[in-house]
Amino acid sequence: MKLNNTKPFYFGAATSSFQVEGGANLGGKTDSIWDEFTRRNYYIPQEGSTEREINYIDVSSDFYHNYKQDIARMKEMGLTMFRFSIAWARIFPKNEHDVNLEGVKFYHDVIDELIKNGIEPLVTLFHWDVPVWVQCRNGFLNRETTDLFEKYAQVVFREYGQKVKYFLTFNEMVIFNKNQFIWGSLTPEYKNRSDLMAKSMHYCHVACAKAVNVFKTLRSQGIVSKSSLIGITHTDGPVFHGYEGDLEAQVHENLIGNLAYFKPSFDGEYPNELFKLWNKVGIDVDIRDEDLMLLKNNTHEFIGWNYYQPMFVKKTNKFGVSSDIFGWNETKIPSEYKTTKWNWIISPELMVESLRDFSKNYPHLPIIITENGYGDFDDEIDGKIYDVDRINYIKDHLDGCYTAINDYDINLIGYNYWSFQDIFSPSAGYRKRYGFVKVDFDSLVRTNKLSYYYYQSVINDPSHDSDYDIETIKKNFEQSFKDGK
Ligand code: BGP
Repeated sequence: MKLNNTKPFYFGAATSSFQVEGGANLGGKTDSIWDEFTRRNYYIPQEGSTEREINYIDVSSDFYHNYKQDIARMKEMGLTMFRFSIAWARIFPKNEHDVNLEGVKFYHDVIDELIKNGIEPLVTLFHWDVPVWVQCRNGFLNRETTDLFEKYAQVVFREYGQKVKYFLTFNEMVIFNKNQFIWGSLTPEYKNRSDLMAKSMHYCHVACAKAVNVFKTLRSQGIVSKSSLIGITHTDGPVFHGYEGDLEAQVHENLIGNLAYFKPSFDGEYPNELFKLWNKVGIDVDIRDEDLMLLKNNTHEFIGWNYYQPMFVKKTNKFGVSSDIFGWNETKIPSEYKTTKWNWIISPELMVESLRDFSKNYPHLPIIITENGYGDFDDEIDGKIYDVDRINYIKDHLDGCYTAINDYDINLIGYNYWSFQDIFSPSAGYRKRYGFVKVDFDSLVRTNKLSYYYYQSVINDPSHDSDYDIETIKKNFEQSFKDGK
């Protein structure tokens, strides 16, 4: 399919700091909760297993030392956008007073290098990596953290606000909080604590609103560029029931997983239904009038959306009876859907449905797909990765984007594949590979996969035709392999 679009469309790729850069002590960075958690829970399952693997992230893909060669590879591929996050613990390693100039310089260097190579930086302020010193003060369960985050946001916007056009406050607030308070899979490792989840979510929203306020103030003063925008990345939807009698489950999941996030960020208010639900189950959140005012006056300006899979839900026997509102539903995989090896449902069609919903609810806001990707074991043949499944996944999702733009006139302005190169995966460590570029985690040598040449061909074709001729792509791939790329 071709992209019939006269407006610019960014073809990007994404990463996050804790997953790609290498851990503590680089550029004065101290530990984040991910450094701390992965060291304490180190676990490698049997080869080929899809169990959660947890490894050290001290080196990961070492983007910190390799960003120049990585960006050169992005340019050669033709990327026009690169999404990455800034590590809060690198900017403020010890406390809220001392800014680490070495860390500040690192991100200036990365941003300058991207711009020099014609790649638009898309900068996330927070991708789950709370500095340990902040967590020691109870992280996002402490109202004070909203002020610490505001201070951090001040520095980021003042430093990079003239160079960066698109900022995101948070990545996937819902998954960050589920990891910490529902699944117990990240520090402080609480399980099934919907009450703490609600409290933390509220402070996260307040922190974002404070950051948006700083951003807009600095922009009005000309410190941040007049053309820069502030968005936020959410995920979790779209939710479906697909089962007789489970409409209630769908409505519930949509409320606690989507509306509780989208509405405060883009409408500046919580859905009333959420207050009713909290009331009913006795969840008491410290929401003050001044918080509500802050949310109302500081909404985000574009929608960042991470889409991997839709969610199909069914009630459990706990539905409606416990305060653990995240335990009311279970997820299901309807048999008609294909999945990845980690059982993530593949459905570009339902991605389009959601884009239509966003655009109906927020016609005035541009949308950027900030993540979409295919995790695989990436078996090799003679040292080469022929990742045709990944290519087909991308093709189908790009076609979904084109349908959204061509047929429904949706204001979708970019697609960022997750991830540019192989990096640490929170749910499956280093064995779940996403990249266009293989990283050998021992030698750190980078090698392009077949999908690299697919995406390159789409970007460089003036009509961005997503169809491909496998033989031509293979020829380019094999030639480049001979050339040592
Ligand atoms: C998103 C996160 C990313 C990324 C991706 C894939 O939720 O924003 O950080 O990792 O999911 O998930 P995983 O690596 O666990 O497969």
